[in-house]
Amino acid sequence: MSIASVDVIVTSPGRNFVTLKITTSDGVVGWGDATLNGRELSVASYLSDHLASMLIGRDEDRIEDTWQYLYRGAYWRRGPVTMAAIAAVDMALWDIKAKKAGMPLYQLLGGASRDGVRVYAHASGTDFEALSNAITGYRELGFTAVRVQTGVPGLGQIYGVSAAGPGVRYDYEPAKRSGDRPAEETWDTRQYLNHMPGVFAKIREEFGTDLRLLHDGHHRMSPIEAARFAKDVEPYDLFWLEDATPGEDQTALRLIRQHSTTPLAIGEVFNTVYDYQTLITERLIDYVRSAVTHTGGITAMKKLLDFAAIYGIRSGIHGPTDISPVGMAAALHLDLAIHNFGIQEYMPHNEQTLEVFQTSFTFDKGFLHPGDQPGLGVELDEEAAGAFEYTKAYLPVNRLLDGTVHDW
Ligand code: KDG
Ligand code: MG
Repeated sequence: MSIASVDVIVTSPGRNFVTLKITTSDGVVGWGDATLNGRELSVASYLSDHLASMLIGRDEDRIEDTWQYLYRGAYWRRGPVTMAAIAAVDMALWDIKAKKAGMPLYQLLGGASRDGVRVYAHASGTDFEALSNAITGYRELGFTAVRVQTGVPGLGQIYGVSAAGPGVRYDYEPAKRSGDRPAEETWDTRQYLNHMPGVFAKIREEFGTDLRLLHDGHHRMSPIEAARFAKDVEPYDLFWLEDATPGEDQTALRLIRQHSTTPLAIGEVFNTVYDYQTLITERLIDYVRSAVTHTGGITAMKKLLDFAAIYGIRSGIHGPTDISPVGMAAALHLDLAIHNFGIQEYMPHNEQTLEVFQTSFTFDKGFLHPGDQPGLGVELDEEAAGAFEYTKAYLPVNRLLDGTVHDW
């Protein structure tokens, strides 16, 4: 059998998603997520203008060979657009292989290593009261881990704080449909560093020590600022501090490590194992944050996580709403199968998205399970997808109070 058709579906049920559909000559359909937030059409074009014709007629079972053909064959290696496109092809081929085997994908990856996948939710609030209500709400839903982001006095709308108001909010989405230019936010690291440790102190006082607490620095601190922050929050026992410094500077994490035992997570903007080479071999991180969607798919993620396992580093796969339900399902199958699982990010999709993508994963008391349908367990309804037209959206640009462009 062989690949008979390759189609790219762009849909926008509240936010944009790019999905790859591969159909085999005997009618088996596989789905892959190719969504790159704010730059969606570039991956859609990479797939339809460059890869589709290369895939027609290939043996759908040769997943490793196809991965190498697309990666090495491009000559221009790595990069988010290339690796998201390769990821989508890889996911779709694994979906097909597992459907043909009549098994959920995790069985082909070695079977379940656990009963369920511990997930963390996104608690945020412009002030402490709103944040505390959100944490309470998530605990009532059964979550055992929450990521905590809060407003900083003196700054306006900032990263990770839902603009939708207080409480349990599933609709946090940083990309704004703001016409032809990104929205702009303001930032001041000094105010953040002064404010944040007190917030963790109050959370521990109110919620005790059982709750797993995560926090995302979102690339904004310099190495020495991050070292101070990691040291200041040590008494509050964070599960992890994510993206303390800009990701491309791997050796910056050495400085943070020298000053603190706060566990570190990084990698949502990475796209190959090479981005982690120093971080993993020098044990500068504790969690790998890559998305299956942005790191070349299941084939590449399995290798990356096996490499991390040798150094005692665990997974923390990226899973905000800009990862489609297809990408999320791919993460869950890996999470269930690998030994060095850490935690999975979970930001449930809105109702419109779940009309377009029919999912079979289930949530129970803070844990997700990918379900036992053959394949990834997600099917896209093309008619429903057709009702939601692509709408240009950008991630915000960040500026310091004096107007200097800063990392967002
Ligand atoms: O598209 C950008 C988001 O994926 C990112 O801001 C989310 O940092 C993020 C996280 O940890 O989920
Ligand atoms: Mg992050």
